[in-house]
Amino acid sequence: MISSGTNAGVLRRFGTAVVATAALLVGGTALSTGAQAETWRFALEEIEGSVQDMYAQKFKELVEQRTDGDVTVQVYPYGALGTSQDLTELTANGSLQFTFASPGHLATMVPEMGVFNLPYILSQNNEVNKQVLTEGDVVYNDLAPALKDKNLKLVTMFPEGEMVWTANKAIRSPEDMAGFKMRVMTSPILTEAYRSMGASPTPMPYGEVYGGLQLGQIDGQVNPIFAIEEMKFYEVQDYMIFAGQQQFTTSVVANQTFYQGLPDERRAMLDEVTTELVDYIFKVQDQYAEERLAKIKEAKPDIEVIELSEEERAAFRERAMSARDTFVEMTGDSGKEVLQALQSEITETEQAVTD
Ligand code: 6CS
Repeated sequence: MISSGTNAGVLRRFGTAVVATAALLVGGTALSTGAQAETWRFALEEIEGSVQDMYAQKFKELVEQRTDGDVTVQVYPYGALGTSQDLTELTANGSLQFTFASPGHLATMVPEMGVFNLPYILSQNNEVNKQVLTEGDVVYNDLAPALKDKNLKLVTMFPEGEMVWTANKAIRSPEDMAGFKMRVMTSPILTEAYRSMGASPTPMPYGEVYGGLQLGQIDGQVNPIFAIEEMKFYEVQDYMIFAGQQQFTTSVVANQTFYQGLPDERRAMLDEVTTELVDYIFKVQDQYAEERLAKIKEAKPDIEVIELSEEERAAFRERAMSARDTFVEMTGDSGKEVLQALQSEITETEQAVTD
């Protein structure tokens, strides 16, 4: 046995269902990607009860209400169809209408999205991040076309909470990271980012993290608090370290051909629902961060929570700056422009929010 609790169920489902269900979806041309589709298939990179699930369930409720039941939204939690990368591919090829596609994995296909994987790039004020992600020019004017090239419509983005390191030892400095196998999502820029901060990064799909920690293939991982709780990572880790380096960001993408083919009225309904969900999901992720930390402490009272000081954070921030150069090398002029535009937009939004 390599796992326990809820996670065991996730992994078991993950192993067996992927191939069969994916084959069914790809083969099933009965799946319409056109305007008349009655079932919209929406896949999650997270399990039931997660932030993404809360989003998709509310989306389902609103879409079904507003189409008087003409459209049924079918939600597939993580484990039902495949890894994050599989879900993006299934959406690009029209087998799914919608999926969550977090930059931590999506940047493998759309490298410019890796800008959100750079440590200390987003604001410490999450209201600012909310605005930049849900309505900013960089996301919807500069980045959306790169997704469109892959037949993906960027529907929305939002933050899911501060990413926290979990570890089998205390980490307070880049020196403490030496030889430390930190699991990262699969985007290549994340590997570079953690290497720059001193770690030995190990990319791995989400479903393999619990087992990897338990078996000692990895020494730690990084995720928002709600995920650390629901995936039970805390069971096999002794430390939670707040380094303030990254906000977990996610995007919802749709099949571009499907989106384009929707009747105007239905597309307008979809845009309306997406806008309405902005405040809803922002509150959910905020509340989850607080509640799930309490749950972790209750389930494992001896877990050590370390909040890095400003000085300690500065050492990581300084080391992480070289990842920005690597990002520009990897993405060329388009990535450079996105990085500069994002930095300016964050600064302007910070000023506007505090004025
Ligand atoms: O670490 C990961 O791979 C995943 N973490 C979260 C919180 N959501 C989806 C993503 O795939």
